[in-house]
Amino acid sequence: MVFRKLPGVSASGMGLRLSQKFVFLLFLSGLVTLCFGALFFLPDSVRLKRIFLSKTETQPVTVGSGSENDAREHLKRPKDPEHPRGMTPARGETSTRLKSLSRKPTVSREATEARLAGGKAQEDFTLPRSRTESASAKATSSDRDGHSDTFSYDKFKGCLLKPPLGRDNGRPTDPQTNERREKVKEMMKFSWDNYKRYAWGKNELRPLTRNGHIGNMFGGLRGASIIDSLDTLYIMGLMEEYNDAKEWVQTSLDLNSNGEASLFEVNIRYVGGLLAAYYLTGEEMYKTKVMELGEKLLPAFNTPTGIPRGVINLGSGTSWSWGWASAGSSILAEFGTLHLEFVHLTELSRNPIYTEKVMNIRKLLNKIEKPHGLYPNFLSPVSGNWVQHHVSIGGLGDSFYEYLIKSYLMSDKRDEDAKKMYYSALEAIEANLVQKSPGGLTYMAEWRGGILDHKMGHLACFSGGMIGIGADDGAPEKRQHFLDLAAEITHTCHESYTRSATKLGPEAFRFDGGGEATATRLSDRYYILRPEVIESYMYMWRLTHDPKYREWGWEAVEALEQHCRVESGFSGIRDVYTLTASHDNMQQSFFLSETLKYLYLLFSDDDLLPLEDWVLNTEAHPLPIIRKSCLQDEATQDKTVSE
Ligand code: DMJ
Repeated sequence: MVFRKLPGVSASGMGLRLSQKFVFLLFLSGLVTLCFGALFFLPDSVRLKRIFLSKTETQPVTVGSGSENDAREHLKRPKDPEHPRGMTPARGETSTRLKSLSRKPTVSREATEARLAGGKAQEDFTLPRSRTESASAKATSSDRDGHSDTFSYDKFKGCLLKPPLGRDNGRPTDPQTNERREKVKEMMKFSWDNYKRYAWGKNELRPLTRNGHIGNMFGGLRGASIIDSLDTLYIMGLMEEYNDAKEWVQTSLDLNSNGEASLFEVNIRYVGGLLAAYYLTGEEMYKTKVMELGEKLLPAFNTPTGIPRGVINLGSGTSWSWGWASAGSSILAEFGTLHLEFVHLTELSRNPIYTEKVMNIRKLLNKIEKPHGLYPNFLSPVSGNWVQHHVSIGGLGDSFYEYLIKSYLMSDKRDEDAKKMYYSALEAIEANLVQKSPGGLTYMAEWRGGILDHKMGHLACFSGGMIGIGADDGAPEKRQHFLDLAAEITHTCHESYTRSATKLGPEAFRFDGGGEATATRLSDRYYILRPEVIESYMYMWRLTHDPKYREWGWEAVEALEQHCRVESGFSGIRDVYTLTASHDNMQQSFFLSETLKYLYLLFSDDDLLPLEDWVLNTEAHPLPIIRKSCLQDEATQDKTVSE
């Protein structure tokens, strides 16, 4: 048979001409590239994607724009799971997960406890500088700062100046103070026992109805009261209770939840609580859990500016803005209250991404223009611009300022940017918000685009303590001024308590309409077991040792006992001005984590959680100062010395 060459058709292959073959191949390779590329756009859950793509971080590390957000006032109101707040979804911002960077446990509890007794000092507890490695990059075994590639608990302990629990667990020598401390411990045990009995594994106890509350803030995570209590139980020496809590975390804390969580609340309570438990006890399990949780929070930063949105689905990584926050904005007190925990996540994982994320926020906030030097509460995570000009040292703004000064302190006073930002913010606050009432009370008003609202929230009462702990590091000539301001604000907050019938303070008090330091609106009269006033007593006590702060703390204990203690726990009350108590049926987890811890510290010696070594996060979880002297490992130190 003769094959005749047809015109235009090659004699080889499928009978295509060379040029046709080339076009065909080009088409084929284009198709393959397209299919492979499409894999990147599939949701993380699609198996095909997992088969073809290794799990690496795909979010861009955004460095360079600026924004801020706030999102909290509602969260500070009595939390009611039956009335979830609306949320606005951010369009299509999902993200892949980082690979797990958790390391193998190396330290036993026994060994840790033995070290607790000693408090020796040598090796390195390092803070990775804000390097620009990609998300998946890990430090090599010994990088240019002399960091080792794994976190060493032993080294960390060696860098503490003092034993965390003091000489005798902070037991005061004065019998009356010790009795008061024992009373606070009993309150903790009572709260805990009732939580355990009626609400075990739920987020909070409803002490009147004797059941558990789950709420909508933690994205399906459970056990908020357990996580929030770990360190309080531990420092109080309630070891049986602590061990129950630890066992629950080990066996029942399920991080594979798929609900919408407040990034801020999960960070301050769960990340903060687990970090503190790890640093205090050396139990590797806490570290493993917190690393896993930290990774789940990262997709919230996947916005055009890198400013995270307020709500994140812990399963899919989709992030949202709170429905009530104007124009899809993020909230200053929320995105500004991540720094301490995220720096420690980097510290433990040796993955710089956490620090990069919060440094990006810092950079944006530093750069953006601020009206009168003030930081408004709402910022767009898309444009990086302020959304409205409401400024408050209370709800929506509060812990942003707290984290500036605490970042500086936690960095062993190396984080100069945080320091600068803190003192200039404070200067602007003093110039624009700090007021003196006709009756001589100093207070922090709120600012609405230049108009003052003469109202101070209970939340703003943390600022007495904050200004106090920052007094030493500003201009030396201002030290006394800051201490005086801190004392005046703490005094005003105490007045808001003494002027009520119950001797507990309202949610917000005003300085207009004839009254001073009292709530004038019915809706502001409630007290939900908040810690801020007692928090300031505790810091002011440590700073001044003025016995009045312990007396004021004791007044609060008596009032709590009288008006908030019910048969099965502690409950908030609806009106601090009436003696016929109406309870809100909620034992907030921050009562266990903060209110009772601050009271216990107030009646303890200063060597229990010494402030030379520890910074308390905004939920009162102790995080260690990252020691400059331990930055370098021995080899690098030797080298530095010989140079
Ligand atoms: C806590 O969850 C934290 O202290 C937060 O920063 C604001 N206040 C509540 C308790 O009042």
